[in-house]
Amino acid sequence: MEYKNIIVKFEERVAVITMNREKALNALNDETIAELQSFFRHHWLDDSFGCVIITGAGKAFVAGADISELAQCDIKKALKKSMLGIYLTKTIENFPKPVIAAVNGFALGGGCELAMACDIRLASEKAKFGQPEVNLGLIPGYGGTQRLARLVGRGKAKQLIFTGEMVDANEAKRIGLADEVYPAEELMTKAMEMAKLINSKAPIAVATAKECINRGLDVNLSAGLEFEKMGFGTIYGTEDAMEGMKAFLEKRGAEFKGK
Ligand code: DAK
Repeated sequence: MEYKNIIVKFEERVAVITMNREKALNALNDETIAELQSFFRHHWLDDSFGCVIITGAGKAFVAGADISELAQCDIKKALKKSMLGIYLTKTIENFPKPVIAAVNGFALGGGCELAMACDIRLASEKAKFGQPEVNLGLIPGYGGTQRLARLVGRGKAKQLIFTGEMVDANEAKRIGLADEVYPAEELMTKAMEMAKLINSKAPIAVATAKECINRGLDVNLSAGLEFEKMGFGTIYGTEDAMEGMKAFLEKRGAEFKGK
């Protein structure tokens, strides 16, 4: 698929996706959602890279769902549209490689929801997060009511969603919405460093850990521990696990092959 609204570059086994509708502050229109969906589906089995970074061109990460499209919806279309957004966020959440959001600026509404579907959120000092849908007479439609409450707790999620107020990067970190905050000019370097560090680990172990954490958060502790037990056992069937332990005992660096 040829992309019009995102730029995809592969650098040192990292796929960097730049949201690129700068004139509309990278707002998520249907076409952009389809392009992102296509990227993740197309590369589901692609082992030529180990990590994805999503960032935005200009002063926004993503300033929300495209309000000019939202304004055209009736109930039927709103439900279908919401399903497409939910489908995309679940696709990212379940993608078998880590996805890092490098939040460079506004991450509002659907943009905050996109960032929350990623595994790790790194923020520039210029980033601003929020769920301002109530200002439009709406509620979040791409998972915001669910993922925000899981990340920051129900009280803080309700405060942010009921008031529609934005928080800056440091406050986002304080409440658990952003994981790290960096000066704007360092954001992409830091994101690349993290992606490359993850890439140096055993990819099947990283993917299995991601799956265990995600599945476990949907169920009670006992069921989550069962996922972990099964994941732990499965990993023993990989060459990388044997190599990792052997390398330690032989006092050398491990050479992981993703097998
Ligand atoms: N959609 C469309 N265009 C947008 C946009 C958006 N979300 N955000 C900004 N733009 C456009 C502006 O209209 C403006 O276009 P021009 O006038 O130049 O043509 C251009 O981007 C630059 O924006 P500003 O001139 O406003 O820039 P400022 O720096 O002054 O302000 C801002 C930046 C981020 C504070 C401001 O642009 C703003 O408040 N933007 C809207 C933020 C927002 O409310 N975002 C949440 C959208 S609601 C659902 C599915 C999903 C959702 C809900 C329901 N269902 C299917 C049911 C999700 C909803 C949302 O995400």
